[in-house]
Amino acid sequence: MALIQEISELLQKGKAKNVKQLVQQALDENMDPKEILNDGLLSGMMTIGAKFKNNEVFVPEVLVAARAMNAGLTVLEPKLIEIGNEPAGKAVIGTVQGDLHDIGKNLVSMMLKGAGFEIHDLGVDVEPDVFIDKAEEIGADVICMSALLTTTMPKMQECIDRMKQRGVRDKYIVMIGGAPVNESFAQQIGADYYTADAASAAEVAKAAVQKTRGKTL
Ligand code: B1M
Repeated sequence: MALIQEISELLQKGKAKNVKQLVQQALDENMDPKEILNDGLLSGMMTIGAKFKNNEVFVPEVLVAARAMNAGLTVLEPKLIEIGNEPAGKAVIGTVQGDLHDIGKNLVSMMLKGAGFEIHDLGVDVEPDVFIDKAEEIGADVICMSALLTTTMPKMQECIDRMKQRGVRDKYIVMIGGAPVNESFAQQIGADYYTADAASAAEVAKAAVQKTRGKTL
């Protein structure tokens, strides 16, 4: 248990090399890969997410913590695949068409990964139908759209309209965010959730997927 705790703490400090070594050590000591994932890596990332939300840490700390998590995951992932570990959900994420801002979107992506999601990051300048095509292809639970420009916000509406036209609106949880976006815009365009920051996006996505799968929160 001390080793798992150490993994979580080193991850929060962004010590990628040490996290990788300790994850390997934990596996060598026959610890349960799911325990290493949930109580070590993901717990560390969720703690960083909560601190980020409370302005106790900032973007650089989140980025190094995410790098440490990815380092640990490179060692752990083959074992998780071997034992058939189920992700918390599958999410497609991207910055909408015409918009090249990706720093916030990348943070959301990292937090979702930190919450146990399988992430399909489409990058920036993503056309509405590309979000839907990818969601259909991988059987996503959530479609996440980010916009930083007032001029590109309407692309979120366009994506939801296309989902309706294609008869797939109810298949997905639609989450939106980005500096110019707010709750009333989300309601206006028929998105399921607006969240103001990356940590909340991960919390809300996890709860929403559990809700649609009929589990208790
Ligand atoms: Co741009 N830019 N920019 N820019 N840029 C803004 C957004 C702007 C507000 C600056 C300003 O004028 N004060 C302004 C938009 C004005 C408006 O529309 N109202 C602006 C403009 C005008 C432009 C250009 C048009 C400038 C020009 O060329 N004339 C141009 C557009 C290019 C394009 O996209 N087509 C442009 C270009 C750029 C750069 C390329 C130089 C660079 C982007 C680099 C990159 O992303 N790789 C850039 C930057 C860096 C900014 C500012 C300074 C910072 C944005 C940022 O990364 N913030 C920005 C001013 C500002 O916001 N202060 C600005 C940090 C990031 C962590 O925050 O992305 O808000 P943010 O993400 C937050 C939340 O919003 C939330 O979580 C994150 C925090 O936890 N969140 C989500 C984000 N997505 C979410 C999704 C969710 C949930 C939460 O669910 C799915």
